Amino acid sequence: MKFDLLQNDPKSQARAGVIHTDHGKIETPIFMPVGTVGTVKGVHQRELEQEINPDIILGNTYHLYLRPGTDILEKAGGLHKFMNWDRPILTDSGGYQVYSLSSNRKIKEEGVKFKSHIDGSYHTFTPERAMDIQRSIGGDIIMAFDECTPYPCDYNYARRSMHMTHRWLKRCITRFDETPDLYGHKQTLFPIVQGSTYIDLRKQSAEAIAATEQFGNAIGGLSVGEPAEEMYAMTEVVTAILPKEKPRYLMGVGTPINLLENVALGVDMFDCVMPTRNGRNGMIFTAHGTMNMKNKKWEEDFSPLDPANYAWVDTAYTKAYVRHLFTVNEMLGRQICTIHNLSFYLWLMREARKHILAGDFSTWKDKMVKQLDNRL
Ligand code: PRF
Repeated sequence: MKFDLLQNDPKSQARAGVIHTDHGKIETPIFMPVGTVGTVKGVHQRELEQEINPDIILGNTYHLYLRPGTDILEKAGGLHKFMNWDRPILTDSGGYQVYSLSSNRKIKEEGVKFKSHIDGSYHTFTPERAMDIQRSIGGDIIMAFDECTPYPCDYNYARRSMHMTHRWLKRCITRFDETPDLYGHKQTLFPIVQGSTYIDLRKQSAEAIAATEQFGNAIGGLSVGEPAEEMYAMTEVVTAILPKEKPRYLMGVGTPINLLENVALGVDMFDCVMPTRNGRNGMIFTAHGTMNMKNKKWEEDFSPLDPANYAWVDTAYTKAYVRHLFTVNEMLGRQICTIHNLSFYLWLMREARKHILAGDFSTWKDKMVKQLDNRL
Protein backbone atom coordinates (compact mmCIF):
# COMPACT_ATOMS: atom_id res chain seq x y z
CA MET A 1 0.00 0.00 0.00
CA LYS A 2 1.08 3.52 -0.71
CA PHE A 3 -0.20 7.04 0.05
CA ASP A 4 0.63 9.87 -2.34
CA LEU A 5 0.02 13.35 -0.97
CA LEU A 6 -0.76 15.49 -4.02
CA GLN A 7 -1.55 18.94 -2.68
CA ASN A 8 -1.84 20.99 0.53
CA ASP A 9 -4.33 23.85 0.77
CA PRO A 10 -2.40 27.10 1.35
CA LYS A 11 -4.94 28.51 3.86
CA SER A 12 -5.84 25.43 5.89
CA GLN A 13 -4.55 21.96 6.75
CA ALA A 14 -6.66 20.37 3.97
CA ARG A 15 -4.89 17.90 1.71
CA ALA A 16 -5.66 15.89 -1.42
CA GLY A 17 -4.09 12.49 -1.92
CA VAL A 18 -4.42 8.95 -3.23
CA ILE A 19 -4.17 5.67 -1.30
CA HIS A 20 -3.18 2.71 -3.46
CA THR A 21 -4.43 -0.73 -2.34
CA ASP A 22 -4.51 -4.19 -3.93
CA HIS A 23 -8.22 -3.54 -4.65
CA GLY A 24 -7.62 -0.19 -6.35
CA LYS A 25 -7.12 3.44 -5.47
CA ILE A 26 -8.85 5.62 -2.90
CA GLU A 27 -8.87 9.34 -3.71
CA THR A 28 -8.79 11.47 -0.55
CA PRO A 29 -10.51 13.22 1.10
CA ILE A 30 -12.99 10.35 0.99
CA PHE A 31 -16.31 9.41 2.57
CA MET A 32 -16.73 5.66 3.12
CA PRO A 33 -20.34 4.36 3.02
CA VAL A 34 -21.11 2.08 5.95
CA GLY A 35 -21.93 -1.54 5.14
CA THR A 36 -22.14 -2.85 8.69
CA VAL A 37 -23.26 -6.44 8.03
CA GLY A 38 -21.82 -6.79 4.54
CA THR A 39 -24.38 -4.63 2.76
CA VAL A 40 -24.79 -0.89 2.36
CA LYS A 41 -28.39 -1.07 3.55
CA GLY A 42 -30.96 -0.87 0.74
CA VAL A 43 -28.44 -0.59 -2.10
CA HIS A 44 -27.45 -3.47 -4.37
CA GLN A 45 -23.89 -3.81 -5.60
CA ARG A 46 -24.59 -2.64 -9.14
CA GLU A 47 -26.15 0.60 -7.88
CA LEU A 48 -23.35 0.97 -5.38
CA GLU A 49 -20.62 0.51 -7.95
CA GLN A 50 -22.11 2.23 -10.98
CA GLU A 51 -24.36 4.87 -9.46
CA ILE A 52 -22.88 5.85 -6.09
CA ASN A 53 -19.37 4.79 -7.06
CA PRO A 54 -17.41 4.97 -3.77
CA ASP A 55 -13.70 4.05 -3.78
CA ILE A 56 -14.11 2.13 -0.49
CA ILE A 57 -16.82 0.90 1.89
CA LEU A 58 -16.88 -0.11 5.55
CA GLY A 59 -17.76 -3.34 7.35
CA ASN A 60 -18.00 -4.14 11.07
CA THR A 61 -16.12 -6.86 12.94
CA TYR A 62 -18.69 -7.01 15.74
CA HIS A 63 -21.64 -7.68 13.41
CA LEU A 64 -19.85 -9.95 10.92
CA TYR A 65 -18.37 -12.03 13.74
CA LEU A 66 -21.84 -12.62 15.22
CA ARG A 67 -23.41 -13.24 11.80
CA PRO A 68 -22.49 -14.91 9.44
CA GLY A 69 -19.37 -15.71 11.54
CA THR A 70 -15.75 -16.17 10.50
CA ASP A 71 -16.30 -19.78 9.44
CA ILE A 72 -18.72 -18.80 6.66
CA LEU A 73 -16.63 -15.77 5.70
CA GLU A 74 -13.51 -17.91 5.29
CA LYS A 75 -15.42 -20.54 3.29
CA ALA A 76 -16.74 -17.73 1.04
CA GLY A 77 -13.15 -16.57 0.43
CA GLY A 78 -13.49 -13.38 2.50
CA LEU A 79 -15.96 -10.51 2.60
CA HIS A 80 -15.06 -9.12 -0.86
CA LYS A 81 -16.12 -12.39 -2.54
CA PHE A 82 -19.03 -13.05 -0.15
CA MET A 83 -20.68 -9.70 -0.95
CA ASN A 84 -19.41 -9.38 -4.55
CA TRP A 85 -17.47 -6.15 -4.00
CA ASP A 86 -13.98 -5.95 -5.47
CA ARG A 87 -12.98 -2.46 -4.38
CA PRO A 88 -11.35 -1.70 -1.02
CA ILE A 89 -13.05 -2.50 2.29
CA LEU A 90 -12.18 -1.13 5.73
CA THR A 91 -13.36 -2.98 8.83
CA ASP A 92 -13.83 -1.46 12.24
CA SER A 93 -12.46 -3.59 15.07
CA GLY A 94 -15.51 -3.96 17.28
CA GLY A 95 -13.88 -1.58 19.76
CA TYR A 96 -16.87 0.74 19.39
CA GLN A 97 -19.86 -1.48 18.58
CA VAL A 98 -19.16 -3.59 21.67
CA TYR A 99 -19.72 -0.45 23.76
CA SER A 100 -22.64 0.96 21.82
CA LEU A 101 -24.63 -2.21 21.04
CA SER A 102 -23.98 -5.08 23.41
CA SER A 103 -25.15 -5.23 27.00
CA ASN A 104 -23.40 -6.48 30.13
CA ARG A 105 -19.93 -5.69 28.84
CA LYS A 106 -17.00 -6.09 31.20
CA ILE A 107 -13.81 -4.32 30.22
CA LYS A 108 -10.60 -5.81 31.59
CA GLU A 109 -6.93 -5.64 30.63
CA GLU A 110 -7.29 -8.93 28.75
CA GLY A 111 -10.23 -7.69 26.65
CA VAL A 112 -13.98 -7.15 26.68
CA LYS A 113 -16.57 -9.76 27.61
CA PHE A 114 -19.99 -8.88 26.19
CA LYS A 115 -23.49 -10.16 25.61
CA SER A 116 -24.66 -10.32 22.00
CA HIS A 117 -27.46 -7.88 21.10
CA ILE A 118 -28.90 -10.65 18.89
CA ASP A 119 -29.31 -13.74 21.07
CA GLY A 120 -27.88 -12.80 24.44
CA SER A 121 -24.94 -15.20 24.11
CA TYR A 122 -21.61 -14.28 25.76
CA HIS A 123 -18.42 -13.55 23.80
CA THR A 124 -14.98 -12.11 24.48
CA PHE A 125 -13.04 -9.77 22.21
CA THR A 126 -9.35 -9.35 22.90
CA PRO A 127 -6.91 -7.40 20.74
CA GLU A 128 -5.66 -10.74 19.35
CA ARG A 129 -9.21 -11.95 18.60
CA ALA A 130 -10.06 -8.63 16.87
CA MET A 131 -7.03 -9.12 14.59
CA ASP A 132 -7.87 -12.78 13.85
CA ILE A 133 -11.48 -11.94 12.98
CA GLN A 134 -10.41 -9.06 10.73
CA ARG A 135 -7.95 -11.42 9.01
CA SER A 136 -10.90 -13.76 8.31
CA ILE A 137 -13.05 -10.91 6.99
CA GLY A 138 -10.18 -9.76 4.77
CA GLY A 139 -10.64 -5.96 4.70
CA ASP A 140 -7.89 -3.98 3.01
CA ILE A 141 -7.65 -1.67 6.03
CA ILE A 142 -8.32 -3.08 9.48
CA MET A 143 -8.59 -1.21 12.76
CA ALA A 144 -6.86 -1.68 16.10
CA PHE A 145 -8.97 -2.79 19.07
CA ASP A 146 -9.59 0.24 21.30
CA GLU A 147 -11.90 1.60 23.96
CA CYS A 148 -14.04 4.51 22.79
CA THR A 149 -14.74 6.53 25.94
CA PRO A 150 -18.19 8.10 26.40
CA TYR A 151 -18.86 11.85 26.64
CA PRO A 152 -18.50 13.37 29.11
CA CYS A 153 -15.70 11.28 30.56
CA ASP A 154 -13.94 11.75 33.87
CA TYR A 155 -10.24 12.66 33.38
CA ASN A 156 -8.82 9.73 35.31
CA TYR A 157 -11.01 7.23 33.50
CA ALA A 158 -10.03 8.77 30.13
CA ARG A 159 -6.31 8.61 31.04
CA ARG A 160 -6.41 5.00 32.23
CA SER A 161 -8.51 3.95 29.23
CA MET A 162 -6.15 5.67 26.80
CA HIS A 163 -3.15 3.82 28.28
CA MET A 164 -5.02 0.53 28.01
CA THR A 165 -5.86 1.31 24.35
CA HIS A 166 -2.12 1.88 23.79
CA ARG A 167 -1.24 -1.45 25.44
CA TRP A 168 -3.96 -3.16 23.38
CA LEU A 169 -2.44 -1.59 20.28
CA LYS A 170 0.94 -3.24 20.99
CA ARG A 171 -0.84 -6.60 21.24
CA CYS A 172 -2.75 -5.88 17.99
CA ILE A 173 0.47 -5.08 16.13
CA THR A 174 2.21 -8.20 17.45
CA ARG A 175 -0.69 -10.44 16.40
CA PHE A 176 -1.17 -8.70 13.07
CA ASP A 177 2.54 -9.03 12.23
CA GLU A 178 2.65 -12.74 13.05
CA THR A 179 -0.45 -13.70 11.00
CA PRO A 180 -0.68 -13.95 7.20
CA ASP A 181 -3.00 -12.27 4.70
CA LEU A 182 -5.52 -14.99 3.87
CA TYR A 183 -6.79 -14.06 0.44
CA GLY A 184 -3.82 -12.91 -1.63
CA HIS A 185 -4.24 -9.16 -1.08
CA LYS A 186 -2.39 -7.09 1.48
CA GLN A 187 -4.11 -5.88 4.65
CA THR A 188 -2.91 -2.90 6.66
CA LEU A 189 -3.58 -1.95 10.30
CA PHE A 190 -4.58 1.53 11.47
CA PRO A 191 -4.05 2.43 15.16
CA ILE A 192 -6.58 4.74 16.87
CA VAL A 193 -5.95 7.88 18.92
CA GLN A 194 -8.15 8.23 22.04
CA GLY A 195 -7.99 10.63 25.01
CA SER A 196 -11.56 11.93 25.25
CA THR A 197 -11.77 15.75 25.21
CA TYR A 198 -8.52 16.40 27.11
CA ILE A 199 -5.82 18.20 25.14
CA ASP A 200 -2.90 16.70 27.07
CA LEU A 201 -4.26 13.16 26.67
CA ARG A 202 -4.97 13.70 22.96
CA LYS A 203 -1.38 14.91 22.47
CA GLN A 204 0.05 11.94 24.38
CA SER A 205 -2.11 9.52 22.45
CA ALA A 206 -1.30 11.02 19.04
CA GLU A 207 2.43 10.78 19.85
CA ALA A 208 2.15 7.19 21.04
CA ILE A 209 0.09 6.19 17.99
CA ALA A 210 2.42 7.95 15.53
CA ALA A 211 5.43 6.22 17.11
CA THR A 212 4.07 2.80 16.10
CA GLU A 213 4.73 3.83 12.47
CA GLN A 214 1.78 2.11 10.85
CA PHE A 215 0.65 2.92 7.30
CA GLY A 216 -2.16 5.25 8.45
CA ASN A 217 -3.68 6.63 11.65
CA ALA A 218 -7.20 7.05 13.00
CA ILE A 219 -8.86 9.40 15.47
CA GLY A 220 -11.51 7.79 17.67
CA GLY A 221 -13.59 8.84 20.64
CA LEU A 222 -15.13 11.87 18.93
CA SER A 223 -18.67 12.54 17.71
CA VAL A 224 -19.93 10.83 20.85
CA GLY A 225 -22.10 13.74 22.01
CA GLU A 226 -19.57 16.54 22.53
CA PRO A 227 -20.22 19.98 20.98
CA ALA A 228 -18.87 20.30 17.41
CA GLU A 229 -16.38 22.98 18.51
CA GLU A 230 -14.86 20.56 21.00
CA MET A 231 -14.55 17.88 18.31
CA TYR A 232 -12.77 20.34 15.99
CA ALA A 233 -10.44 21.42 18.79
CA MET A 234 -9.42 17.79 19.43
CA THR A 235 -8.96 17.04 15.71
CA GLU A 236 -6.72 20.07 15.41
CA VAL A 237 -4.51 19.00 18.33
CA VAL A 238 -4.18 15.48 16.91
CA THR A 239 -3.59 16.29 13.22
CA ALA A 240 -0.81 18.69 14.25
CA ILE A 241 1.05 15.66 15.65
CA LEU A 242 0.14 12.79 13.29
CA PRO A 243 2.65 12.46 10.43
CA LYS A 244 1.70 14.49 7.36
CA GLU A 245 2.72 11.80 4.89
CA LYS A 246 0.21 9.25 6.21
CA PRO A 247 -3.58 9.09 5.80
CA ARG A 248 -5.74 10.20 8.73
CA TYR A 249 -9.15 8.71 9.40
CA LEU A 250 -11.73 10.39 11.68
CA MET A 251 -14.06 7.63 12.85
CA GLY A 252 -17.86 7.97 12.79
CA VAL A 253 -18.04 11.59 11.60
CA GLY A 254 -20.43 13.16 10.65
CA THR A 255 -22.70 15.81 9.08
CA PRO A 256 -21.66 17.42 5.77
CA ILE A 257 -20.50 20.48 7.75
CA ASN A 258 -18.47 18.28 10.14
CA LEU A 259 -16.78 16.68 7.12
CA LEU A 260 -15.76 19.99 5.56
CA GLU A 261 -14.51 21.46 8.86
CA ASN A 262 -12.45 18.35 9.57
CA VAL A 263 -11.06 18.24 6.02
CA ALA A 264 -9.85 21.78 6.72
CA LEU A 265 -8.09 20.42 9.83
CA GLY A 266 -6.22 17.77 7.83
CA VAL A 267 -8.48 14.69 7.92
CA ASP A 268 -8.49 12.43 4.83
CA MET A 269 -11.07 9.72 5.56
CA PHE A 270 -14.55 9.61 7.12
CA ASP A 271 -17.39 7.18 7.72
CA CYS A 272 -20.80 7.69 9.25
CA VAL A 273 -24.22 6.02 9.27
CA MET A 274 -25.89 9.42 8.88
CA PRO A 275 -26.47 9.45 5.07
CA THR A 276 -27.81 5.88 5.11
CA ARG A 277 -29.70 5.90 8.43
CA ASN A 278 -31.21 9.36 7.96
CA GLY A 279 -32.04 8.47 4.35
CA ARG A 280 -34.05 5.48 5.55
CA ASN A 281 -35.95 7.91 7.77
CA GLY A 282 -36.74 10.26 4.89
CA MET A 283 -34.15 12.93 5.67
CA ILE A 284 -32.01 14.08 2.77
CA PHE A 285 -28.92 16.26 2.61
CA THR A 286 -28.56 18.79 -0.22
CA ALA A 287 -26.06 21.53 -1.03
CA HIS A 288 -28.67 24.04 0.19
CA GLY A 289 -29.60 22.30 3.44
CA THR A 290 -31.53 19.30 4.75
CA MET A 291 -35.06 18.25 3.82
CA ASN A 292 -37.54 15.96 5.57
CA MET A 293 -39.27 14.11 2.75
CA LYS A 294 -42.11 13.01 5.06
CA ASN A 295 -43.21 16.63 5.39
CA LYS A 296 -46.68 17.58 4.03
CA LYS A 297 -44.98 20.56 2.46
CA TRP A 298 -43.85 18.32 -0.45
CA GLU A 299 -47.30 16.80 -1.11
CA GLU A 300 -47.85 18.70 -4.38
CA ASP A 301 -44.28 19.59 -5.26
CA PHE A 302 -43.67 17.92 -8.62
CA SER A 303 -40.16 19.31 -9.07
CA PRO A 304 -37.19 16.87 -9.11
CA LEU A 305 -36.03 15.47 -5.77
CA ASP A 306 -32.75 17.39 -6.23
CA PRO A 307 -32.16 19.31 -9.49
CA ALA A 308 -28.40 19.19 -8.78
CA ASN A 309 -28.63 15.56 -9.99
CA TYR A 310 -25.95 13.80 -7.93
CA ALA A 311 -27.57 10.49 -8.87
CA TRP A 312 -30.13 9.22 -11.36
CA VAL A 313 -32.82 9.13 -8.64
CA ASP A 314 -32.51 12.91 -8.16
CA THR A 315 -34.20 13.84 -11.43
CA ALA A 316 -36.06 10.57 -12.12
CA TYR A 317 -38.37 11.14 -9.12
CA THR A 318 -40.27 14.14 -7.82
CA LYS A 319 -40.44 15.38 -4.23
CA ALA A 320 -44.17 14.64 -4.18
CA TYR A 321 -43.59 11.03 -5.26
CA VAL A 322 -40.86 10.40 -2.68
CA ARG A 323 -43.08 11.96 -0.01
CA HIS A 324 -45.89 9.62 -1.11
CA LEU A 325 -43.60 6.58 -0.81
CA PHE A 326 -42.89 7.47 2.83
CA THR A 327 -46.58 8.09 3.53
CA VAL A 328 -47.45 4.57 2.34
CA ASN A 329 -44.26 3.14 3.90
CA GLU A 330 -42.88 1.70 0.66
CA MET A 331 -39.24 0.59 0.74
CA LEU A 332 -38.43 2.38 -2.52
CA GLY A 333 -38.63 5.74 -0.69
CA ARG A 334 -35.90 4.60 1.70
CA GLN A 335 -33.80 3.31 -1.19
CA ILE A 336 -34.10 6.56 -3.15
CA CYS A 337 -33.10 8.71 -0.17
CA THR A 338 -30.17 6.40 0.67
CA ILE A 339 -28.83 6.57 -2.89
CA HIS A 340 -29.30 10.33 -2.96
CA ASN A 341 -27.54 10.92 0.38
CA LEU A 342 -24.55 8.72 -0.37
CA SER A 343 -24.18 10.28 -3.83
CA PHE A 344 -24.33 13.72 -2.23
CA TYR A 345 -21.72 12.89 0.44
CA LEU A 346 -19.38 11.51 -2.22
CA TRP A 347 -19.97 14.55 -4.44
CA LEU A 348 -19.12 16.82 -1.50
CA MET A 349 -15.78 15.07 -0.92
CA ARG A 350 -14.95 15.09 -4.66
CA GLU A 351 -15.71 18.81 -4.79
CA ALA A 352 -13.55 19.41 -1.71
CA ARG A 353 -10.73 17.50 -3.42
CA LYS A 354 -11.13 19.51 -6.65
CA HIS A 355 -10.95 22.77 -4.71
CA ILE A 356 -7.89 21.63 -2.72
CA LEU A 357 -6.19 20.77 -6.02
CA ALA A 358 -7.26 24.13 -7.50
CA GLY A 359 -5.97 26.01 -4.42
CA ASP A 360 -9.27 27.68 -3.38
CA PHE A 361 -10.61 25.17 -0.84
CA SER A 362 -10.98 27.58 2.09
CA THR A 363 -13.21 30.12 0.34
CA TRP A 364 -15.31 27.34 -1.20
CA LYS A 365 -15.62 25.62 2.20
CA ASP A 366 -16.84 28.77 3.98
CA LYS A 367 -19.50 29.33 1.33
CA MET A 368 -20.65 25.69 1.43
CA VAL A 369 -20.85 25.57 5.25
CA LYS A 370 -23.26 28.55 5.20
CA GLN A 371 -25.46 26.89 2.57
CA LEU A 372 -25.47 23.47 4.22
CA ASP A 373 -26.72 24.90 7.49
CA ASN A 374 -30.33 25.43 6.26
CA ARG A 375 -33.50 23.46 6.74
CA LEU A 376 -35.62 23.41 3.60
N1 PRF B 1 -13.30 3.55 17.90
C1 PRF B 1 -13.61 2.59 16.98
N2 PRF B 1 -14.60 2.77 16.09
C2 PRF B 1 -15.29 3.94 16.12
C3 PRF B 1 -15.00 4.95 17.05
C4 PRF B 1 -13.95 4.76 18.00
O1 PRF B 1 -13.63 5.58 18.85
C5 PRF B 1 -15.92 5.99 16.78
C6 PRF B 1 -16.03 7.26 17.51
N3 PRF B 1 -16.93 8.15 16.93
C7 PRF B 1 -16.72 5.56 15.72
N4 PRF B 1 -16.32 4.34 15.33
N5 PRF B 1 -12.93 1.44 16.95
